[in-house]
Amino acid sequence: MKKALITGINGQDGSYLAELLLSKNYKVFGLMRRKSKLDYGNIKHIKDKIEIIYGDMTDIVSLINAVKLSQPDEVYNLAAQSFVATSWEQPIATSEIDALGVTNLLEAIRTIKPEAKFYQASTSEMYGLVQEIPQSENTKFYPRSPYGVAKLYGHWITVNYRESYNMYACSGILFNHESERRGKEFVTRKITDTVARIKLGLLDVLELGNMSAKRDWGHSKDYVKAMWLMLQQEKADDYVVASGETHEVREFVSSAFKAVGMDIEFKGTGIDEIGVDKATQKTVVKVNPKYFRPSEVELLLGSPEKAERELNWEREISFNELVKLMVENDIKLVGEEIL
Ligand code: NAP
Ligand code: G4F
Repeated sequence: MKKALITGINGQDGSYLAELLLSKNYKVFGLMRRKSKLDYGNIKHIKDKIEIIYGDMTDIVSLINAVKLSQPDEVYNLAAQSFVATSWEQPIATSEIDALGVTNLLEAIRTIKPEAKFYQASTSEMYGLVQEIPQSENTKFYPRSPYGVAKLYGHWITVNYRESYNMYACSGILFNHESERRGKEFVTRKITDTVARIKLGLLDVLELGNMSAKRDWGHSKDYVKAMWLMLQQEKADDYVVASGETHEVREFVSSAFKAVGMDIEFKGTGIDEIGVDKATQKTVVKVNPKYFRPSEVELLLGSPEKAERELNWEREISFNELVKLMVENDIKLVGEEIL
């Protein structure tokens, strides 16, 4: 039986990856932070099948302990302060977790179980002010947020430990991936949750920031398969995982309203832009400048060509299916709240 250690197991990706590895008969260990009130988050339904180890990416002692206890064949480092907007408010914490935390974990592995295979959750945010369209493994990085900068360190230290110590260490450069388990602060889930509340009469308006930003969105379930595939190869390498399509935030909004039978027309520009329900002529979308970022990543579009060719990875859930799954799930959850 293979053993895997997943950091950030209770997050969106951690939960789907744990399900995938359990289905492949792995013994799964999950690193979680201690909370004042015990909350298993996204792994409530599988917590009894997982061995939880308490620890923190900023505390190398806890990571050494986690590697000692689990003796893993594979380590997936998914733990991060993952919300870009927060990285301007907490740049030091973000760096300690997302940058130095990676070195802490690599050192713990190098000391205790250097033959373990390692996956680092790198990100398309590292491309930031994109230097090329589409972005591939060879595109130059230009991060635009403290989060992007910290993740770029995590990426290079992973490459460096592979080259310095011959460790099997991979960096997966994943483009945005969402799901029914996405945190509600991220734009997709904020949209689907608010659309559900508007449809059910609990809210009137969805307030957003930059609706012109373009993202390459996929479903987390598809993307965790690529993480696993990266650790099943003969040689460690880095891979872009993306849908190969880009959509404006505005398109996600239209598509989410369409999923509940509402047709939206956008009027005006910049901070005066509004989204109007064609049937009632009511304003249901507004811009609120408080959601603008100090510097923005305007366009992400990834090329998954290498992952498709070398890992045989393919995505199964399309953009429209993703939006529909998320909206239907939020209609159900919000409906249950008001029962
Ligand atoms: P997520 O839902 O925010 O999960 C992040 C996890 O990290 C949570 O379990 C969180 O635990 C944990 N964590 C945060 N700080 C920690 C610390 N100091 N020590 C230990 N654990 C800590 O993020 P996700 O969407 O699943 O993303 C997984 C990884 O992929 C992240 O590294 C993210 O940066 C990266 N990534 C995500 C995307 C995407 O579009 N989703 C794209 C590219 C890369 P708490 O519950 O205690 O906060
Ligand atoms: O959903 P977002 O917060 O995701 P963002 O910043 O792209 O980051 C996500 O994807 C990265 C991969 O590229 C991950 F590494 C990272 O961990 C995270 O998972 O914002 C998407 C876009 C941005 O351009 C933002 O400015 O939506 C725009 N936006 C417009 N209005 C908004 C809002 N974002 C949020 N969160 N809330 C708004 O009201």
